[in-house]
Amino acid sequence: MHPILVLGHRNPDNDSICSALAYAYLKSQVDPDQLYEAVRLGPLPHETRWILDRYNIQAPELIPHVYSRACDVMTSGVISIYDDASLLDAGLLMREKNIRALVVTDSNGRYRGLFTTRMLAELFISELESSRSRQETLAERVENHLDARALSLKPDALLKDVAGDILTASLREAVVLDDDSRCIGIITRTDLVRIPRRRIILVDHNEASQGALGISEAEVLEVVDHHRIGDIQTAGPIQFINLPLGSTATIVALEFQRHKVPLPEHIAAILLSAVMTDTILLKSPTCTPTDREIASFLGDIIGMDALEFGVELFGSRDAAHPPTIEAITGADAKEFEMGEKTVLIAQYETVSLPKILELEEALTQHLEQQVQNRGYEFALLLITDVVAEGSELIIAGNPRVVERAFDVSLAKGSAWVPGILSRKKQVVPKILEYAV
Ligand SMILES: [Mn+2]
Repeated sequence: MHPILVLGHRNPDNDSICSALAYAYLKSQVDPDQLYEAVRLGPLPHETRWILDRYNIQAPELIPHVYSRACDVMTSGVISIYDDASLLDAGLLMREKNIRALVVTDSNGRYRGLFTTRMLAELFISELESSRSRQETLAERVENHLDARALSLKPDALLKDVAGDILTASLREAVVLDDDSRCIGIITRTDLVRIPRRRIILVDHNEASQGALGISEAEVLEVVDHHRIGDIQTAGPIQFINLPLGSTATIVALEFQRHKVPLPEHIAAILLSAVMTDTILLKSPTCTPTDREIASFLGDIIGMDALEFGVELFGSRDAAHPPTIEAITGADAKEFEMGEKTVLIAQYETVSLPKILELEEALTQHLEQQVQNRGYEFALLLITDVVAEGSELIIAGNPRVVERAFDVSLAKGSAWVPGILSRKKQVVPKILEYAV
């Protein structure tokens, strides 16, 4: 059974990863007939590493995309036969298992080729033109008659790339081989009539541009989010939970309550960590009374004051080595569509702004490079000072919209804007408003 993947956005933040882990846990409690697996689309933020280590939780697996792969469509549990077996053995095995193709392997189990009922039939027909008896034919070894021309694929080959090859290949079967050349599955042309779509649940995002590669070809089963409604499309109705709360983790905690599923301590801890990072210690304007209630509810479960826990969490972030330019500009960078144009808005939260600003020149250069490489209208970095409660804006590209939105001059490429803590609530809507 293929698992249903629960995943957050690209460049995942702590909320994306912890909410995916907790929601996958909740779903597997509520719906034990299915397999739910949290995955991620990028590296773990420092604070996520810290909280997962502290509670001994395995990080979600990093996945490159959600396109359908060879292993999603193949028939596994292949029947194989050694190459020194007789054709009689092969024929009997195919009859016993009611199959049309056998995988032929060497004595180490490595794939050598296929032997099919069609090949057997051709051998019988050719008997008629020779003096060989049926008994002589059936005593021959499989290895002298196997067909090694079958298309061989890696398990993670993308079906969209290989479907054409399978349909036009000379043999109707394609084999799927692992890294040790063992055949782990067979794909026939009929398997391609209906390509199964990967089944996914989105947390903490609902815009295709922020989601996994291949998202438009996957089947979105649910959305749990606290961002603006984006452009995700589905064939049928789905459960789409979107609430204007401070974190997706808050909504996930509410879902535990709604389903009356007890919260184990380690899940409560990661949810609380995500409430704290997304609401910047409950200070962000996105933070609601519900977030505060949930924070203290989660704090009770782990036996800690929610705020003290949050301060410790933020401390772990700054205790990490001096952040790299990529960590500052890329850890939480999102693309947004602004009319016909695309813009990049990144945010980095810190308790030591002056230290980060020593890197301003390099940061600006990095943003300029991104504008050039990706064709953004602008690339904006908010360096948010959690203590001083404001953000330094650093911009590359056309600053006009941002200047108007915040009534600042970015002639020097940067400016301090007090009171700005939330990209979602205070920056993105304002920029979109002034873009028209
Ligand atoms: Mn979030």
